[in-house]
Amino acid sequence: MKTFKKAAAIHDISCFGRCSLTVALPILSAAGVNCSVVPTAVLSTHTGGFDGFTYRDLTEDILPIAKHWQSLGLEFDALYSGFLGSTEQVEILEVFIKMFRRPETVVLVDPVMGDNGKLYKTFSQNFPGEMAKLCRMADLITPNMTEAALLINESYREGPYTREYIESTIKKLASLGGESRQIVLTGVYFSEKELGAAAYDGTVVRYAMAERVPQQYPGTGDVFASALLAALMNGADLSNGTESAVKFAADCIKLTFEAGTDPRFGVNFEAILAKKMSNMIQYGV
Ligand code: PXL
Repeated sequence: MKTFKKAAAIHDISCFGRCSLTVALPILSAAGVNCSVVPTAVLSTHTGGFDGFTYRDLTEDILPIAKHWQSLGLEFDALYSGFLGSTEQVEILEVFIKMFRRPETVVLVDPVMGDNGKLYKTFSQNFPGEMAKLCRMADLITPNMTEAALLINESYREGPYTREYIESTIKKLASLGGESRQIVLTGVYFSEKELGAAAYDGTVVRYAMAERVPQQYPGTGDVFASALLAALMNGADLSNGTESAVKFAADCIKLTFEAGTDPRFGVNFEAILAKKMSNMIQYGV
């Protein structure tokens, strides 16, 4: 894949809790990608375990932002969407993608909708059907096992999984339609000791696995998808990019687990990014 350097990330801002834009922006920036942002909503925290979060829906701001950008002649090598603020934002994003897609643009849709077999509480029951439409416009989608089941309208199954189940889920996701779509399915595991992803490039499925810790953290899907896009934009192919993103997410999870912090506070991706930038820190530039 060609080297890409400018991205537009379309996710919410969860003011506290390390997910969405507060994760995508630093990871892409650290990978040398100029990342512009379109906030879909502003929440005081993410919705994964905090009561009483505030919620400012920014549906009305997205098209005016896009139109202003278009009037400035801005161009992007990647369009990367995540958590949407309302069902109507699906149609708005379809317009957004049409406005900014060029032949070489990578459109990554992370169909953020749920986890552990449940739709996130901010979404209505018709949201998965709408999200499936947006996925049809993507070059690459990165659902977790819950989101995959919602997209193909099947009931959620808990792991450990078999290769047959993973590969039949991928085939069903592929048959949702769309042009030359690649799929990276996350939350894949065949035993309790490992966790990883299955990458389908349209031809073969390749697995990337890492050590599993007995704790889940909100926002790890965003860390993973952002690291994957960062790798792709620096020239990795889908399989290498998936390996690198699984390793990055697993390193963040392990460090956080060892520190024993409140899982709702997300993963310590900063420390892993900082390690990668150790030269810069050492020399103070
Ligand atoms: O990481 C996914 C995510 C993104 N944005 C918000 C969330 C979640 C997961 O809970 O609540 C607001």
